[in-house]
Amino acid sequence: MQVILLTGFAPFGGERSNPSWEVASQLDRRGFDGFEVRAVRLPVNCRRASAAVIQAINTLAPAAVVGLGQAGGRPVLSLEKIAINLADPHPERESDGGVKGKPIIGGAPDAYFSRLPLSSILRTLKRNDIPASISLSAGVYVCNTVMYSALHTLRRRRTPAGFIHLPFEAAQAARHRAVASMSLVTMLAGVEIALKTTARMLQR
Ligand code: PCA
Repeated sequence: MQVILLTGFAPFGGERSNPSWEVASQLDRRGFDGFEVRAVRLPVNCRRASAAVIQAINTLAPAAVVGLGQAGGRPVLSLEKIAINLADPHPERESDGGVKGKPIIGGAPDAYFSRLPLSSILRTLKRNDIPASISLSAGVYVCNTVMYSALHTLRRRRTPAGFIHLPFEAAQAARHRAVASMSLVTMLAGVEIALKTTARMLQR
């Protein structure tokens, strides 16, 4: 059976969990319209995560790649539109506006657009009462690095690939002061819609 690679991340920044892995691990081995999900957990380190996603792509030869990551503080599911060829291993610089960073892959294009069917995914999410929006920046940290690495690796095959940022889950937000969150159940339903919509596009 053809595979859809679904990646999530380990917890970072003092959090006990990462909703991206909570969701991805629950969907491992699930079937969607003739495709089987394989969940892979990535380390929160730009260089190692890039190598790990490229290795997973080379091993599994997926028909599509959907990356998931936590964007603590964002209120809705963020369907990332663009990955840029820039990585800054210091996330605090991004929030301070002092981004430095280096190209993820020297000599490669500055950016790639998501090849997931973002408009249909967004439409279906909204129809199912799941808050989501298209995001024009995946940041310059590990999530952007993974999205860029996947899109670059699969550029000739034109394999659908992209990334979705998830808010904190409710239990994480309970340990912060007044920050946006979403229940894991809603995020899971949202990612299922993204996978189903992608699987349908592949069948056409
Ligand atoms: N979010 C971070 C890295 C890992 C994760 O889950 C990011 O947005 O880059």
